[in-house]
Amino acid sequence: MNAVIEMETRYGAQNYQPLPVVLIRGRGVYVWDQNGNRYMDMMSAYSSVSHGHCHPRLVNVLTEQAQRLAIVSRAFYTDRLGAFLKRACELTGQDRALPMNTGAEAVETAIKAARKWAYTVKGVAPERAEIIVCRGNFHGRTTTLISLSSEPQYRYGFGPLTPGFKAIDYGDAEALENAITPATAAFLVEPIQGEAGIVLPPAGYLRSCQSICRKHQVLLICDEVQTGLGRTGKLLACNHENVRPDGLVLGKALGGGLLPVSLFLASHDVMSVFTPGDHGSTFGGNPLAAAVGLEALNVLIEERLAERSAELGAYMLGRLQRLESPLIKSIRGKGLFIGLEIHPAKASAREICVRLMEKGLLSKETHTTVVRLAPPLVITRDQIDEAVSIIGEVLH
Ligand code: IF1
Repeated sequence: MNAVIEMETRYGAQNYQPLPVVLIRGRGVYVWDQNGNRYMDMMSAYSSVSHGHCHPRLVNVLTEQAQRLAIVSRAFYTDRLGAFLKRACELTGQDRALPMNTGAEAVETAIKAARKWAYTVKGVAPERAEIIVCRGNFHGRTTTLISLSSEPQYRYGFGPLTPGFKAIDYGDAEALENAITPATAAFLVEPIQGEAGIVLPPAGYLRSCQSICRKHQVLLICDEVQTGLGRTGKLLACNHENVRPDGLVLGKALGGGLLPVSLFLASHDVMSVFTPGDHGSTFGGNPLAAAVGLEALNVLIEERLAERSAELGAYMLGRLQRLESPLIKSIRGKGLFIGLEIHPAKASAREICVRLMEKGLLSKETHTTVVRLAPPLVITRDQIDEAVSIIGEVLH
């Protein structure tokens, strides 16, 4: 076995089963392994690398800021955080933002805000707040976030689980209305379910959920850690239906493919439940992350990454749908967020990913049947043509 793989296998926890490739360099849509083989990255580190690997403008801001001031904690103000939070609020239509690092931390922040809002604003009895979630969700791996997961493997062996969550079927607005009680604080939902296999809800679903939530004084919180920042062809997936949620979670690509940066954004009313000392994070909002996060937003807008995702995603989806392979069960997606479902009787998604890797495409399966195709949003039409022809070869 490769000495590098052997070392990671010997000293690492075995919580992943990586494809047998050792990556050493990345630039744009490409990454290289230690033998000099070039691959096109078709999963962008689960949509964290939407700007492409090592984007020059982002690396430049990272290195400049790192030599100036990086970590000081929130015990002090810095010259970077306010401008980042302002830009994020302007772009998303939210009033305030609370900076964290990982997506899970920002979702946890949303849950704490929703619960405290329920007790202090809505008047729910103490310790009784409920949050409604969807079956098939993925919101992170903390013990509270696996408590609201419907995936047995993510929960097994990690109890006792956090109470206060109620699950409904995804895509069914009536189920939401039926699940709401006077103790309901919020509805937490992904506009498109990523880990479930790029599952799109019926058109109008989010708008229906928004009006149901408003009718029952329930916060609508959208987890756009994966669907946000241009991935689905709009700045936010919520924008496709002109929905402005009461709470919004961003992460992944917000760090420009360089470091963990996440935000919980919300209205004044919701965010004002936090008073000094209620919540925090050693690294949340550090000037290095803030500088990179602001530049990631600037590049997203200036390089029109959301527009590219819409146009090139439609192009790629169309080309894939014309492949007509007996292995394909379905192809679905929005923007450059595409799931290719394989007939489980014909092949596993992991086998397909291994064969794609051998031909220079890197992707990742989700739930054994879906190959995730979510390249950096800087991909070109020619590169999409190259990727689709490789996929065509593997699927025939
Ligand atoms: C893994 C996929 C899984 C997310 C949404 C919050 C988070 C994620 C919608 C938490 C993270 C990552 C986690 C990673 C694999 C990947 C993932 F959907 F993107 F493919 F697992 F479902 N909300 N998703 O997708 O963000 O704390 O990771 O920064 O755990 O294996 P995080």
